[in-house]
Formats: sequence, structure tokens, C-alpha cells
Amino acid sequence: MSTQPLTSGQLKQYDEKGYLIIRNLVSRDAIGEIRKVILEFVDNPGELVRILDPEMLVRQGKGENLERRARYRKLQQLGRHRAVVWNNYYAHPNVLAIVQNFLGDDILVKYDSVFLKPAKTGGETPWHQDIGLWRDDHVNAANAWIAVDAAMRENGCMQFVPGSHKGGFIEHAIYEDSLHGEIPRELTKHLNTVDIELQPGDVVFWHSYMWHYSPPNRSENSRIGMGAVWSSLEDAQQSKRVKQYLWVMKGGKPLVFPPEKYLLDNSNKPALKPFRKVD
Ligand SMILES: O=C(O)CCC(=O)C(=O)O
Repeated sequence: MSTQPLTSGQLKQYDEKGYLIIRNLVSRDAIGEIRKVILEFVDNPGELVRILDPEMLVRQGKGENLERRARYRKLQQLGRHRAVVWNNYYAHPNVLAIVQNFLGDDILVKYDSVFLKPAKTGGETPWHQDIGLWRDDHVNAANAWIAVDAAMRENGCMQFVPGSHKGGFIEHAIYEDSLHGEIPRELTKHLNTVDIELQPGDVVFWHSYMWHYSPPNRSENSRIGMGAVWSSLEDAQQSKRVKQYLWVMKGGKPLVFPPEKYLLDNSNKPALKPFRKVD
């Protein structure tokens, strides 16, 4: 397999706007297989029940009567536990052929999570930069999200601020009602945003400094997608926080499930600085 070189127009868009959408990167059949695995997992997680991350509503104790598929916002690291999800996205040759443009021929997965955002109950993801949450030096990581369901304005697609990656790192804050660290709220009141609307199999790639957000899903339609971060070997070697990376390409050769681990002992690295607390 070889790199699919990005065109000069695509590179210009990524450089100027900080993101790039590649349509139909994964086939509808492959996405259908992934969707089936995700829903089966939610229905019956077995011993991996710990990777189910509940919606805010449920965390607040307001989810008593919700059906099972309406209760969860995220499945942490499902990809690495399911061959279909891994091979059809994180290690998919079409996807890696794009990722090679950013990272070269040695590629590892740092992050693999499903974002569910169920109809009616799916909550918002606050404004953040990925690097603002990781707090590492991986400015050149390949960050991406693939649509499993159509992601539209109505069901809470992601929103980006084009060009925001040029502003560099923003120290994230945490509020009493924060889901996780976020860009300080006084900076997010008047933003020029774009809706990142995607059809199943479309993938959006973005810069680690990109400001992004997704609103609650008040529609009748589920909005499932999957987040990914791929790292170069150099970045993985310097990792401050993540202890385990997973190989998907070595020397330009794609690798399939089960992924080989790349383990780090970062126990003697300095502890992460906590987010600034705002009352
Ligand atoms: O799925 C979403 O709405 C949020 C995803 C996201 O923020 C991310 O992958 O960094």
C-alpha cells in the first residue's frame, strides 16, 4: 500500500483552516459492520463494562428510565478490543494512506474511542483543543473523527473554528459542571464556527490546536462517530502521559488486529499540571 498524497488544495486547506474532510474514506459496508459491533457492545459489554462512559444526564442521576442505548456518551478504547472496529478504521489501509501524509511510515495509535451522542439524551462536548487535554508536545499528531451515523447540525455534529489552530496552545480550565477540561468560557462566547457535517465513512482530520465543540443532540437521530489520534514513533517515544501505544504501520507496511503494543515506562516523568479551577 502507498501513501495517498494530499493535493496542494487539500494541504492549503489544512494549513489555513486547520482541518480537512476526506469523503467516503471507508465504505458503507465497513461502516455498517462497525455500527453493528458498537451497538452489540452497548447492549452487552461483558467484562469490558468499565469502558462505558455515561452521559452527563445519567451522571447527574437523571437517567433512571432511559433505555440502555440512550445512556452512554463514549466507549473508551473500544477499537483495540474489537477486530472489526480496528481493521475497518484505525488500521484501515485507506485511512493510513492519508495519515502517512502527516506522520510518515511508522504509525501508532494513541487514542481510539467511540462517541455515541444518542438521540435526545446526547450531551455536549465542551470547547477544547485536543492538545489542551493531552497537555503533551504532540502538535503534529493526526487527530480524526469518522462518522458512523450521518453527523449533521441537527444531531450534534462537531463545530470547528477555522484558523484557530494558528493561535497556539490555550491553557484549559475546569468548572464545577465541566465534563472535562475546556477552553475558558470567556473566550468562547463569540466564535465564527463551521458545522462539520459528515456522512457515514467520511473522515475529518484536524490540527492539535484546533478549537472544537459539539452541541447536545436534541433530534430523534443517533449520532455515532469514532475519534482517533495517530502518533509518529518519535512522539510516542517522548510521551509524557500515555503508557501504551499500538502499532498500525511499520516502515510503510500496514498491520492488522491484534495490534502489537509499544509500551513506555514514564513513571519518573513529572506529573501533569492540573486544569485551572474556575468557581
Ligand atoms: O464526538 C464528539 O462530539 C466530540 C469529539 C471530540 O471532541 C474529539 O474527538 O476530540
